[in-house]
Amino acid sequence: MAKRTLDTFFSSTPKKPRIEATTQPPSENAQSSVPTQYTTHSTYPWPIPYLPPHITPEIELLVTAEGKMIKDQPHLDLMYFQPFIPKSIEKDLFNFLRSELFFYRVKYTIKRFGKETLINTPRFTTVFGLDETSRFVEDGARIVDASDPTKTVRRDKYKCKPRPIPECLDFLRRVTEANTDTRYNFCLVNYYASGSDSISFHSDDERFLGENPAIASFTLGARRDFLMKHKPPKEGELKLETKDIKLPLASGDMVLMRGPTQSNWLHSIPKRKGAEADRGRINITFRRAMIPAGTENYYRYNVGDGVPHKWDLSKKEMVPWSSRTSDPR
Ligand SMILES: O=C(O)CCC(=O)C(=O)O
Repeated sequence: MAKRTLDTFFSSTPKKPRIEATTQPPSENAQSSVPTQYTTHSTYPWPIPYLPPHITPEIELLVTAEGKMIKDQPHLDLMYFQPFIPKSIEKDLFNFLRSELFFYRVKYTIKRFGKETLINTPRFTTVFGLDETSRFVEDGARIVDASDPTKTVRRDKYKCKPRPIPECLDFLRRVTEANTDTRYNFCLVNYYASGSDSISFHSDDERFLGENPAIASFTLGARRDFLMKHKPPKEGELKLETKDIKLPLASGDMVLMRGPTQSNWLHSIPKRKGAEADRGRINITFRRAMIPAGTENYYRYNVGDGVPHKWDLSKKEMVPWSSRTSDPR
């Protein structure tokens, strides 16, 4: 297929207004001759720069990336892009996102066997987006009703404080939409600081995602195994003959899970020792939440009520950040 640019796909879509950063110092990722532009929002602890100019055109070309279809087992429908983000920019994109995004180490309690149990999420997380019933307008200053954009939503519609997807991730979202023929309104980002960070077996099959949700999941940084296994049969159902799956996801790879996959298969990133265990890994997922319950859920479990963490270049780790005691740059 001939290479097409994003404009071919979005010629009728108004471009997001760009925010000139007249008062922001240049980011460490910026090229000196180009003024850095930022996405700002009242819910962000600090402004987030646009992608560095050498990365944007490379991502724009990805509209035509080719994926391998994996549908050889019951209820399985995957597209595996190896890679989606080319080798020429995956390292720079990883370093850029790790140093510019803010992350949280979320704690929450659940009732387990009738007892309140504290869960420490074993990875850093962050999230941006808003479900289908609402939309941001005026650079995120207002949230309006999606079916009547003249109506500002009631103050109590959301308990959480939704955050617009910053341009650096929204650009990747638009390219992913064009490539996968699916719409996404949420961007979740995980940062696995080392092989001790993980996500246990689960499926993204919440009702707020609707039926047969498509989820595009990117890897940047360390290679980690992505494990999948079929859910056990429900009472009265026959056990199907299926094989567990292991995809050794490398930097730049993307897995699109779609169709009946989420309702029938579980996936995980287990802890890992050895080769790349001390390197960080970023995972970005794009998904589409249909109702406010999705928005509440994602902010509760990916932002929570703790402090933001920022990548510290000299310490080479995420450190808690406080606006009163430190400058993020
Ligand atoms: O890190 C990954 O590749 C998987 C992330 C994931 O399963 C999730 O965020 O639901």
